[in-house]
Amino acid sequence: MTYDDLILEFDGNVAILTLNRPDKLNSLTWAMHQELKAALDEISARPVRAMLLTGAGRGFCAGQDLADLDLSRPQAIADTLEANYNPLVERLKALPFPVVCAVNGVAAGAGANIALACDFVLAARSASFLQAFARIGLVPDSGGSWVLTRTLGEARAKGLAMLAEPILAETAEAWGLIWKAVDDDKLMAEARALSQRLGAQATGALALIKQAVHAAATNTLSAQLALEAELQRQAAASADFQEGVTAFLEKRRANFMGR
Ligand code: T3D
Repeated sequence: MTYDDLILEFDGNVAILTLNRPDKLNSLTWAMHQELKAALDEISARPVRAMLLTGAGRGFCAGQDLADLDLSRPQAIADTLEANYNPLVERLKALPFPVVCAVNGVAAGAGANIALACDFVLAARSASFLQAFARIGLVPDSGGSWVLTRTLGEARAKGLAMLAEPILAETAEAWGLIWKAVDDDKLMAEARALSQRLGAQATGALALIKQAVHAAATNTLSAQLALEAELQRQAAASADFQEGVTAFLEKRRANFMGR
């Protein structure tokens, strides 16, 4: 399938999805959200084992396209959150394989929080993260208040959200908000290599790890221990577990099939 504002490619079992409206810093329109849904459906229908999300041009994503809003209807903002942004964030979190985000330039507003919803965020050293919302009289959405508070604590969450000043990739890395800041010219090669590496691992186990880490944010220790036991039961029933142990005993590299 072809898209107007996205590029979807497959490299082996890795899906590479590029936001492609570079003249508007890949800001998101309602129509683009419908394309994102279709692209994620297409990805989910294939034997994909990792996904790479990035942006074309000098920005990753500047959030909502502010020209694609009906300012006369305040309800329109809540509508697009409920119809588009919230399901997108939930879907990225729930995909049964790792999602790598290569932040190639500014990630602003919902664009920052979509990046932060991915499992691994690599960012070009020149890239920045901007909770732009307060600049236009809005509040962080797409999970921004959730991820900032949990990851950074209240002081930094409030500082970033209220002051709406950008932080550079290296600061985001130092604060534990992202996985890694990478030299600009190495970003895509590193992101592709990481995606390929993840795509060759035991995919089912990686999906269960996502579940465990997400649940840990709200679980008690007892509840988490019980969940780990259940997830381990599922992982241990996989062909990849058999292969992992067999390969270890045979002193060879495991050949995981994602089953
Ligand atoms: O419906 C809802 O609102 C609910 C959902 C809300 C979620 C949100 O994301 S709200 C937050 C929306 N985003 C923003 O407020 C960020 C707006 N953009 C900026 O502040 C700046 O563009 C940046 C700081 C991100 C980058 O600045 P700079 O100087 O590098 O680039 P620029 O010149 O401002 O932008 C380049 C072009 O992209 C420019 O177009 P032009 O003049 O060359 O034709 C600019 O208008 C366009 N652009 C950038 N961001 C957006 C945008 N156009 C529409 N919407 C944008 N968000």
